[in-house]
Amino acid sequence: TIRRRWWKEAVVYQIYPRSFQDSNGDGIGDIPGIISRLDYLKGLGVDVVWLSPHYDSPNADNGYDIRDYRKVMAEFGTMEDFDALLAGLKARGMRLIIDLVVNHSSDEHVWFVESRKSKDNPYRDYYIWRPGRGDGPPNDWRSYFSGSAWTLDPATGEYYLHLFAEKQPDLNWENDKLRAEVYDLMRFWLDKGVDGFRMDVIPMISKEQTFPNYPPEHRERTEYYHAVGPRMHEFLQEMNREVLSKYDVMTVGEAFGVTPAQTPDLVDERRGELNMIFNFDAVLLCRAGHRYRQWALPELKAIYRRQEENAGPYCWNTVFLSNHDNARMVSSFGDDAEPWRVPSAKLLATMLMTLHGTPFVYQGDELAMTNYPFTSLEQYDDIAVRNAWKADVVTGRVPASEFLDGMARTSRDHARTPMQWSNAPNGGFTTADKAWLTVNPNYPEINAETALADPGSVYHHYAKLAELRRAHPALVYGDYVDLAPEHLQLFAYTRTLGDETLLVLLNFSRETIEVDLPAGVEIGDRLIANLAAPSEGTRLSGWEARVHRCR
Ligand code: TEU
Ligand code: CA
Repeated sequence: TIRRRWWKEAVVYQIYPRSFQDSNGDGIGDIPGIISRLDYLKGLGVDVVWLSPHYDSPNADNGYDIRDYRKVMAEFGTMEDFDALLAGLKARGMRLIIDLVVNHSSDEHVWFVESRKSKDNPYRDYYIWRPGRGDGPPNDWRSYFSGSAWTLDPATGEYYLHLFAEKQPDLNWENDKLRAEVYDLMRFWLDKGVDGFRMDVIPMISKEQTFPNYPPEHRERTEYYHAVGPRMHEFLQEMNREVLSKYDVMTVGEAFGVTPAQTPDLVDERRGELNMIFNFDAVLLCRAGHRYRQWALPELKAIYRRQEENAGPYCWNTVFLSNHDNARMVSSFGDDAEPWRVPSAKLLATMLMTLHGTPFVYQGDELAMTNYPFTSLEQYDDIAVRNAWKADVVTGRVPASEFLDGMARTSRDHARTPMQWSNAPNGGFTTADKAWLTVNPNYPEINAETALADPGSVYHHYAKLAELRRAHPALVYGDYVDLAPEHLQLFAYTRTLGDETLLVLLNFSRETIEVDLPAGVEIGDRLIANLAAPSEGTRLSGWEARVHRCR
């Protein structure tokens, strides 16, 4: 049987601080802004907040480029503000996990400032330096933000590795001193009382030390090459032994490039590495490169069946369909056209909160916030978009219209537009004339004030689902059975623990459907529904979602 753990039972809510709530009118979200919304989070049923990077950073990649791991970003506030946030969460019975970004730092981190000075600088080996090959870089590795993953540094004539932006040099985990520094900064935050970490691209920390060109089978999807390098498990086990095992914390690795087959080795509790990972197969269903991809429901169900097979008694999963790197959940996986937006967002909420794993809710999804109507390059902030434009459009490889059409469905900036709190100017996010990234023009209709006042809102549906999870351990620990793997519209499954079986019925379409349940599965009392007038029995209206007891 599965061991009970607080982080298995928790509902996690991700905050992207830059876009959550501005408190001082500079157009940028900040920690005092978050503190002013803690009751909103409590009311939603949140147990754990995951805070995207709050550290000192020059913001080449919105804080995922850290200049000082022990300092709070000045735009977000002070260390006193951070301590007050932690205390405010604890006072309400909530916990806090923070982002640990240690595959790379900022090039403005003092380690890198030193490292690039000379080949014999004591910090040289904190990063990955190699001489070029001929006139070019050491190998053909590519950055996820376009171009080569190597940049030539004139000071020493060598190249440094950056799997992300030029301003995000990769740290050298082969160096014992660097690893000790990382463990130390982790202790710094844990000793303050944070409850764990979301670990940014953590499977990429170990690099093949011969630095070969990509093997042919990995040239397209290079994340499957860079993830799970030769010493990754060794490093994670060391980190666990040295740091994590000494605290009661939760850890979740961002496992971009980790296959389902590789997953148990990262999360099996007997191995002492991580508690959980984010597997990207589900969110990637609706993307092909920069373009939107029409996905089919059986594909999504296959991913969750695979997760279940992997789980077993010692492994635990996450469930999520969005974060700050993906377009809006309701626009990609639901139906953001009225009148389907709210019911489909409530259906997705029902799914996230009843599948087998810890659910992660991204800010704004509880309001069914939608994609932004981007039409031109200038409207985007994201370095991924701007670099890709230079690499693909300016070079003539991709027509501008095709690029912009793709980004209008897939860009990371859809998730980064500010929270819509009310129908005040800029959605109540800021009192400045302009927010750092434009607020979605639909804020007069879609905002938290309206949602809080409407008992049928997506927000209140999440709150009820969180209650339901608390009342029914089967929704957390129960076995999962997919009742209709091949159905194109219906997602139906049971969750069973002991003598309780719950039945979840989700209609992923606008059409009314009639459900065919396998023998032995009988619909009992209804526990929750997403429509004001739920259908009866085996009928499901468009985008209807219901959870029942099984008789
Ligand atoms: O993301 C890693 C990552 O690989 C994604 O950015 C991925 O490339 C993207 O989803 C594809 O569209 C993490 C952070 O979540 C992201 O915000 C950072 O930009 C990145 O690492 C570098 O730190
Ligand atoms: Ca501010």
